[in-house]
Amino acid sequence: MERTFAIIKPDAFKAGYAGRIIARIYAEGFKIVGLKKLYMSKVEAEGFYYVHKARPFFGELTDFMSSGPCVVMVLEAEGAIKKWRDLMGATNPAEAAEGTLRKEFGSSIGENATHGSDAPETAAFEIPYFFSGLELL
Ligand code: IDP
Repeated sequence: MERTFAIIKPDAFKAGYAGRIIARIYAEGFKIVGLKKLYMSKVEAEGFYYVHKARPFFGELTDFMSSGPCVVMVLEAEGAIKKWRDLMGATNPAEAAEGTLRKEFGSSIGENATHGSDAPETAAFEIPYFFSGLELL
């Protein structure tokens, strides 16, 4: 079993899509090991996306992620990291395949509804960034 870190981003939460996204997570066979709503500060968003700090959209991205509440989750499944990335679809909703979450719920390359770890090392940083061990029992 593998764990990955996922976010229902502020655009999707504000639009009321959290319930539908969570229903889809269960339908696809993930176990939700941790889940909470939080309202990230700008500094917390900058820390989370530290690897992107040199990218031109870093300011826009961290403003967006701290613009409203989101839902952070730890998902467990066999091959959870790839399985969740496949379910999310391409970064740009316009290029995401039919049936993916970003196609259905995303509105732009920045406001694309969901986040998912892209590798085991990333998940190993992202999960403890937001969850303590006790919250994942
Ligand atoms: P990913 O989320 O599919 O792994 P990354 O390239 O790692 O995509 O980018 C992280 C996040 O940064 C994206 O999910 C999106 O919210 C935002 N982002 C990516 N490219 C752009 C852009 O060109 N303009 C604005 N925001 C972007």
